[in-house]
Amino acid sequence: MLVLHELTECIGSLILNRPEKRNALSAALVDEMLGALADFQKAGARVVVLSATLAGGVWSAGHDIGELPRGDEPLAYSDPLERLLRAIRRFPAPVIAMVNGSVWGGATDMVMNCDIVVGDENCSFAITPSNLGLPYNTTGLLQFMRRVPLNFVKEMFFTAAPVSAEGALQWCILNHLIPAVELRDFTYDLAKTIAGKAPLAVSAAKEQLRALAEAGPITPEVFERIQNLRREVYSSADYSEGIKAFYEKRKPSFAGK
Ligand code: LCV
Repeated sequence: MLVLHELTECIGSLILNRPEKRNALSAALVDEMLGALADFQKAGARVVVLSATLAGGVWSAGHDIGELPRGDEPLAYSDPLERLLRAIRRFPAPVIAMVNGSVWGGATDMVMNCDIVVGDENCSFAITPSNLGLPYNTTGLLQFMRRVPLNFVKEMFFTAAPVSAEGALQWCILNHLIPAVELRDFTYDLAKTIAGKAPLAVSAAKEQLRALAEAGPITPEVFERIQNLRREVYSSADYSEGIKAFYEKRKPSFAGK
């Protein structure tokens, strides 16, 4: 079981449970999350709380690096992680991320796709394509730009450095920063409040806000240019070096080509 899930009083609890691999988001784990969300939807869950079984203080190490595409588009529309992010955005009830550890790469994107984020003093958030020599995808960049002021988005992508709990509150990644001992009670009290509201009104508000937030058009020329930039980075030797360095547990040495 890469994911644990249960429904109590209309509140769904979804727990990442692959600690031996730092809850890296493999296709198999994502499939179990999608199955759990489908179960919750069928059972009429009115709110979902997403949390993780920690190992080494890690909430999730992001996309499973062993499954990153090598001959195809990185983070393509059909990539398991992208399917999961869409499922969270479109889930017909609020999803609250309860974060008490370090979050890396695509898992930070996943948290940013949740509707509300509650963290404790142990949480941190890093977006790491520049560690691996990878280009990020347009949907993901837009999601970050919708949640965090642009200068902070740039600092996150240029440095790949973890943003601390205090920084995450200041940069609006977190809705609330709560002491670790109170995190669970606070989060589930918030979930109970939402579960007690008119579910159709809450669900409609979530979908209206999603549709409006994602409504920004880009011209075909901009789209083509972005795709070309991504292809150039993706086909670079630096991308292979980034992945190789991770598995050899050493610092990558990027040649810029
Ligand atoms: C597969 C893993 C992973 C992992 N995949 O424990 O954002 S983007 O664009 O970059 C996007 C494409 C993305 O999400 O890429 C992945 C971004 N994630 C990262 O760069 C984080 C990579 N992981 C780490 O830096 C470390 O594992 C952290 C700091 C998270 C935890 O370090 P710690 O010393 O506690 P280990 O590194 O020893 O990892 C424990 C086991 O989990 C595997 C890792 O290979 C190791 O497996 P073995 O025990 O079999 O050696 N693991 C960790 N992260 N993302 N596998």
